[in-house]
Amino acid sequence: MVYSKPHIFKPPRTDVLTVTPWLAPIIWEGTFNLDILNEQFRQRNATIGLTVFAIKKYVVFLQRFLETAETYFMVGHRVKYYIFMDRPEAVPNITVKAGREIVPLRVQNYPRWQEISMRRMEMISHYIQQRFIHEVDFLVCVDVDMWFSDHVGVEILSEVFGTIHPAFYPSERKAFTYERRPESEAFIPQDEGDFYYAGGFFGGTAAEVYKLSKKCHEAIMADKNKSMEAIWQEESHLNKYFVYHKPTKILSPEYLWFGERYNPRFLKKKRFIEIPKNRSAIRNKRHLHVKL
Ligand code: UD2
Repeated sequence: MVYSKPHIFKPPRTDVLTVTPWLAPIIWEGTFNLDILNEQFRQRNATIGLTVFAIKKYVVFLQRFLETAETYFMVGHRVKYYIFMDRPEAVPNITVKAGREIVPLRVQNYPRWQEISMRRMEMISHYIQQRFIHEVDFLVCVDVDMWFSDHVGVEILSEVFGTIHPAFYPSERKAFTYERRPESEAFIPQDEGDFYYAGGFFGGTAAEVYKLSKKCHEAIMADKNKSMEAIWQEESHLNKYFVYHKPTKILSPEYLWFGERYNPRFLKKKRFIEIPKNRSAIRNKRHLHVKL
């Protein structure tokens, strides 16, 4: 393999933070050599599970999600798409490349969108214990109302990783929308916290994602017993988890961006983009106007 040698006095990026104070890398374009990483993960013979939920109307997002994942997600590696659905028969008919598989899983739906979003932690932890732990090495857990627009590969994989939310990368702590009510299990005091992480993209080894999802689910249920729901549902609990169990890798907002028009200079790639949605229509029983 031929590649240029790393140079102590020539860091590839000087415009953004590339390592946290606890020495976890922050993944930006320019900071990694994909050939080296691909070789390492191939030697480990890694299989990657991608979990995504498409319950009720959110099934409309699946086709584009899966088609673009086939082009950009973990190309050249073994992938299992675990698709949690209330109607698995509605899974789009997409031919996937060799070594990749679509696995629809039937799960129940809930009347409230907030409950659907939060219950993902319960279902992910349940299925890891029952099944995924025997089938995959790593799990990547994402939202479905998204499309891949550029490479997302093994550079993201680590023991446990989170993604910096695109709305909060430059923000001070006080602006983070952490849960601030001390009665909630998701409570984070004003003087704690590193980043605001997005609920829509996290992962790690199957064992670590099990710990994370189980802990978040238990915290969600403890809040429920107090008739509480955290301000941003399971995203608030994920943020709490990451304050006290620091991620071993962090994905920059390249890995979760909102829209194609805003192009800040530091952002060299937009890899995974949120599809604008009419929130009330997609969450409402009757109407649906979604631009795909
Ligand atoms: C943000 C987070 C999301 C979650 C949520 C909690 C990002 C990009 N998104 O998204 O992860 O933390 O806030 O408030 O960080 N779903 C269904 N059917 C439904 C409703 C939801 O399948 O009827 C699933 C689907 O996979 C969807 C996800 O739950 O992508 C999250 O719901 P959302 O996208 O409506 O939440 P949003 O945009 O507020």
